[in-house]
Amino acid sequence: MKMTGAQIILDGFVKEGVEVIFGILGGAILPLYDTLPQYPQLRHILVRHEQAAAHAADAYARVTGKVGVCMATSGPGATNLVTGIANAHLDSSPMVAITGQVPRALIGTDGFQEADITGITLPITKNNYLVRDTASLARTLKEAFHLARTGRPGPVLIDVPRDVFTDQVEYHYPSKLDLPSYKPILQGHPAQIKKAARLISESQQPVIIAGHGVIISQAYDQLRQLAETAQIPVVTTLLGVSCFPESHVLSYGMLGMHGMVCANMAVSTSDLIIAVGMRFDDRATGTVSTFAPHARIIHIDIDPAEIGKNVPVDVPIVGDVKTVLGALNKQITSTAHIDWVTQIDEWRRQHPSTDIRDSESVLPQYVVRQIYEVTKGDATIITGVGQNQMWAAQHFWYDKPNTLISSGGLGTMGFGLPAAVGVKVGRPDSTVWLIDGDGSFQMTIQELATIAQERLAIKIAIMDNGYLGMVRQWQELFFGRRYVATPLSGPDFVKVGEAYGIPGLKVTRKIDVIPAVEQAMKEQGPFLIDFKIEPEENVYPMVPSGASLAEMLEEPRKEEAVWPQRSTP
Ligand SMILES: Cc1ncc(C[n+]2csc(CCOP(=O)(O)OP(=O)(O)O)c2C)c(N)n1
Ligand SMILES: [Mg+2]
Repeated sequence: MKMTGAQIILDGFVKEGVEVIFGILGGAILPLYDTLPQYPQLRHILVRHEQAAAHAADAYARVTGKVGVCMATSGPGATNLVTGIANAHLDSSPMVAITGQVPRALIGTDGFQEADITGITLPITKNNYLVRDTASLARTLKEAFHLARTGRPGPVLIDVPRDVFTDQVEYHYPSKLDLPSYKPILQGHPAQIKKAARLISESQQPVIIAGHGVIISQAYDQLRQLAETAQIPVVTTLLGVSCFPESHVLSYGMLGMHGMVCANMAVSTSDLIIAVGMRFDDRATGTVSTFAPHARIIHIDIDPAEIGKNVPVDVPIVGDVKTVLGALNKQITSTAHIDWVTQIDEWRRQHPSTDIRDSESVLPQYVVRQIYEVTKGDATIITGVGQNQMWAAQHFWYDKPNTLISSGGLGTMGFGLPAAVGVKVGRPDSTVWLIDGDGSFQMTIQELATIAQERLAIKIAIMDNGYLGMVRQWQELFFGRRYVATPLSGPDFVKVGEAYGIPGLKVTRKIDVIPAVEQAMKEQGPFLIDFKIEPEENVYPMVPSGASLAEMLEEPRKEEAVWPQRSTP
């Protein structure tokens, strides 16, 4: 059967299970959009900036486990996707991006709206393609979806010249692929798994560090079984938050730069780290040379390139987290580490990192906690980047799997609002709260229009401190309080919301926090709350950059606050 390039792409989408596409059109991709009505099963969401299309597709993928799809036209449309693609790349999110390109005859001539997007995105995609031969389109599409969703997931870009969309060729969608050089290893090596089991049985002070890989491979039950059988305390990375119920007795919260004191002390004291689907990012490890100085390390990860990249490991196990943990659990015998767990509980008691002090003003930690209380924890939280992100990670308790969606590796301000769009589209029945910063929010504020047009019931809490707060915190602590370029003005966010048809409230007093959150929950549609928070509130605990995890800066108002504090318990 003959089909146009545009039909081949859209038919391929349907065959790959795509239901939603985020994008904006333009001249080069117009023939593809013109063909969209022939495929009514594909829902297109028109965003207001291509960066938002990529973030929405990324977040949609994170909550659905499906491949997120975004589309943009050539030149500026394609380059606007770049930040979103890099974000998906660093956070291992499965995505396929389709970009229009100038017609084949114009490639390399600096034609109108020509940008070498495959060149530009080469280092931030798992793979990318410029389709020169329409006959290869179907196979390329099949390959792109396969690469995006298998192994360590990631973004794949397909750049399609305008005349390829309209070209007609014989079409059949390939049923299988032959990629001899791409064979992700799923089963862990049995000898390594055995070694790991032995180390676990010998350890007196084991700690599991669980990362995003647990969520990606949906290994929640396997992780829990390992922790419970061998009584191993669990800490998580930022992107690992919500891979293990935070109310569980063995949960000690997030580790790292803004992690819990007890979590960082546990890692710094441990004799065995079991790192599961995490990649030893510097925000999680602190200075690597002093990371977990007494511990042997077992590292389970699907990507062999991560093994030994940042931290030398004793037992590497390459494989899918769920599969490897499943095999490992068969060799784990029931153990208890009563002294060890008691010790970490004691650290937690001495350093209650999530206590919120009494204050008359609107404290951001209090706001996050009230969102937790009012929703009873039954919500998906999306964050901006900065202090708001850390407060959201610290002060909401994530008991349900995969309920914190945040930009980890790239730390992309502006991720929040478009990511909330992707989450709400992917989880229409879930309560969706965006906890954002006033700076981050202003980076993609235009997506309020997308929310309004699509009638997405997203609840927005802006932690409005009038600062690029996280940077101001660094200036306060490490740059002699010189607040260069961090004071930030903004519009009246409630009025902006109203201009888009989104109701909202401004909250300046503590007593108005709960009623505002309750009203947001009562509203059928989207709702925006501008929380005027304590402007110079800091995020604690904090491991200053360049310090080890054992050197935590705690909230100065607390008696035991000392820094630098070398804890060698
Ligand atoms: C796109 C981008 N530009 C700059 C930064 C550097 N940066 C990190 S946090 C931050 C401040 C964020 O301000 P805001 O969104 O108001 O959050 P707050 O820390 O005040 O909660 C900045 C500028 C970044 N992460 N991303
Ligand atoms: Mg701010």
